[in-house]
Parts: sequence; structure tokens; C-alpha cells
Amino acid sequence: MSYEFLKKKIDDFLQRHFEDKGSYNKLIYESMAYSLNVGGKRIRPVLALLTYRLYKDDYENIIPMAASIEMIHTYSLVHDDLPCMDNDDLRRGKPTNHKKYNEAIAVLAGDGLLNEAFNLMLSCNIEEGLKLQVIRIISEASSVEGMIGGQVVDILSENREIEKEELYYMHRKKTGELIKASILVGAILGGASKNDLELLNIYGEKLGLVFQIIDDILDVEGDTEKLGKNINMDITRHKTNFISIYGMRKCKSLAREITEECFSVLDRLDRDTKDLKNLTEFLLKRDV
Ligand code: GRG
Repeated sequence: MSYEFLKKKIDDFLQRHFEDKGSYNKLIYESMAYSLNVGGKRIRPVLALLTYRLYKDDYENIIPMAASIEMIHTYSLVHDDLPCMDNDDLRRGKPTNHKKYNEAIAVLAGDGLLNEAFNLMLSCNIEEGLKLQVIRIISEASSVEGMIGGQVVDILSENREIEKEELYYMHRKKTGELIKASILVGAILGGASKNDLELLNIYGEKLGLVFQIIDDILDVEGDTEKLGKNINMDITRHKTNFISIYGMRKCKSLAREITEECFSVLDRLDRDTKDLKNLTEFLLKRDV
């Protein structure tokens, strides 16, 4: 099943989710829906659907769970763009939430998306034990020991050089954890064996790393219009990144190398991993 097909499934679900919601508080739903539906590659939910499909066909059942991960990701982008963080005015090709609405609404929209993600996860029609298991994974990945922890290091790294180890820590937490969680959640819901989960854990870590290296490359060589966000942000903010540590050429070969390692890990699964490999290759070659 192609990335585009599954992305559309997620887009359609999210598009409908906040329709006709709210009364006096309608503005907050509008603001949440704005950031959620203004664009985005939907990589995380599609990864969850693809790893689920390694084991089961009825992927429609887990669309709400997958979509909830996208809500958490979108909350992080809304907050990351705020004046007190990265102070960006462009995201997903459109004005950032606080530019379109205002700062107070943007803070609340991020909070609202995070809460709604958990409401949605809890309401999923999935066996309770399994449901709690995957909610815990998503919660931990978004936590102070996950995405928030990485974001803290990111903020503290502004105007200061950091060592390679701290850079890896930052990206493993900030970007990697939620990507890895998406992969594991799909597989767990699909009924993957312990051995498969261990392999997918390794795949998730490697994919998260490639994703971030490419993100750093695009920050230098990308096109603002295509990317839908401003470029050269790391240089402007005097931030250490993979380019400043390894140089552009090495980053490109590193990304290819780690992508090949991803393929080798997937080959060790006794499953048809063609669609996952296609998405992995897409993430290496992406210009958005
Ligand atoms: C505010 C708690 C908190 C965390 C923010 C995700 C994040 C942490 C910050 C975003 C800044 C950034 C550029 C991170 C690098 C990698 C990343 C997450 C890029 C954006 O993800 P994509 O490319 O975006 O999947 P789309 O728009 O396609 O969904």
C-alpha cells in the first residue's frame, strides 16, 4: 500500500475530526484544525500503519491511534514556532499558528492537540491491555525523557557549541523518539513478536537519525517554498548540527549508509517490508 494512499487516509480522518466542534470556544478548534490540516507529510502515522500492515490487513481500525500521534507532532510544531522558542513565522507553507491567531491561542491550541491526542487514543476500539501498552509508549516518547527533553537541550544549545554526544542525545530525543514510537505502536497493535519488535526498535532508531540528518541538509540546501519553512535557521541561531560536525558531503554519505542499514534490518524480518522500504527511501530523498 503506497505512502500517498495511507497519507490520504490520515488526512481525511484529521480533516473530519474537528468539524462542527465547539460553541463559545469554537476558535480554539479552528486554530487546532488550522495547524493540523494546513499540510504535513504524515510520516509518523503512516509509519504506524505500515508496521501494523506487516502483520494485519485491517489497518483502518488503528487510524485514530495513528492520527493521534500526528496531533502530538503538530502540537510540538506549534509550540516550537512560538516567539519564546524558535519564533518562526512560516510552517507547512503557511503562517505559524501564533501569526495566524495569537500567542495565547497558539499555546492553547498546542495544549489542546496534546490532550485531544490522548482522548482519541483512549477512545480507540482496541483491547484495553494492548491500548494501555501503546499509549504508554507514545506518552514516554513525548515526555521529558523523550521529545520535550530533546527540545530542552535544543534550546540550551543556542549560541553555544555542543559536543557530538550531546547533539546525538538531542536528536534521538527530540525527533527520534516519536518516530520510533510510531513504528513500535503499529507493530505492537499488529501483534509483532518480541524478536520483530527488537529489530523494529533498531530500524526506528536508524530511521530517526537519517530523518534528522536530512533535516539538517535541507536547512542548508532546501527550498523555503517547497519545505514550507524558513531555511538556514541553525546557522542564524548559531546551533551545532550534523553539517557543522561532519560537513555536507559526509552527511549525505552518512544518510545513504544509515538508510542501507535500515534496509538490512528490515531484511531480517520475515515479512514483506517493500512498502516500509519505499518510505525509508522516500525519507532519504525527500525535498520537503
Ligand atoms: C515544543 C515539546 C516541543 C517539542 C518540539 C518536533 C520539535 C520538538 C520541534 C520541531 C523543530 C524541528 C525542525 C525538528 C526537527 C525534525 C522535525 C520534527 C521536523 C518536522 O517534522 P516533519 O518534517 O514535519 O515530519 P511535517 O510538517 O511534514 O509534519
